[in-house]
Amino acid sequence: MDKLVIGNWKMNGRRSANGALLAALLGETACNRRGVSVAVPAVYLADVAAQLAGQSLTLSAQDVSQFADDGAYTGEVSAAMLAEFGIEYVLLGHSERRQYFGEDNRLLGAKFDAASNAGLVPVLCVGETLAEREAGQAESVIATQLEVLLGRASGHLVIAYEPVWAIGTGKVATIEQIAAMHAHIKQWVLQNAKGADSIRVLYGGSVKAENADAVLSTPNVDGALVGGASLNASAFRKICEAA
Ligand code: G2H
Repeated sequence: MDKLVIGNWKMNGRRSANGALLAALLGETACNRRGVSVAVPAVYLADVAAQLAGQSLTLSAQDVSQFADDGAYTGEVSAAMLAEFGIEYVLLGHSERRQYFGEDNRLLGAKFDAASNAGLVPVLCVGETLAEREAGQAESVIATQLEVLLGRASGHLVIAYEPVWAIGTGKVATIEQIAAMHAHIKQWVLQNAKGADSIRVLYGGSVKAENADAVLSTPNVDGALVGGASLNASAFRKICEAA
């Protein structure tokens, strides 16, 4: 299976800059192909969907409401609304959402159901903090976060391993740390969340042009979730080329 690269713009962008960045990506065969997607702020979905119409680069969302049905949920964006814009993937449980918005397994389970029932592919993000890793708890923390998948895993399962201490810090986990955790995640899924047709585990955390080859050639790394470097067309192209 081809490696998957998702650019996570986070809360960045402006309409004119988005248009220029996307135009640059669409002109690159490494980026404008199946297996590459950009997760943009919700307010820009319509603009970006229009610009990506008929192209191979796909559109993703950074979050979704846990409420599937329309109703009085001020500020929320439902999975059905996202589906109207041809969204392929939706990020779930990014560590920034766990940290700043208190997202936990119960909430993420509801979001997972809402996304998959609307035909979107959830990307469940997991990751341990530095304190947890130093306390020897990294594997057990990840296993607990993966419990969202219990009774749910089906179809094409995508998990992003993003050690919290490597996000936006410039620190990248070592190849050995990445390989070991990705193997642990796949083993956990095979044992506990049976029935997935395919399992992809992406790595995220300061992936950039300079380390993309090494990260993406690591065993059990099936792609990358890219934050800061996805805002730069040249850096993102190099990462896509490495995939
Ligand atoms: C991890 C990653 C993308 P960055 O959050 O989700 O961001 O590449 O900036 O570390």
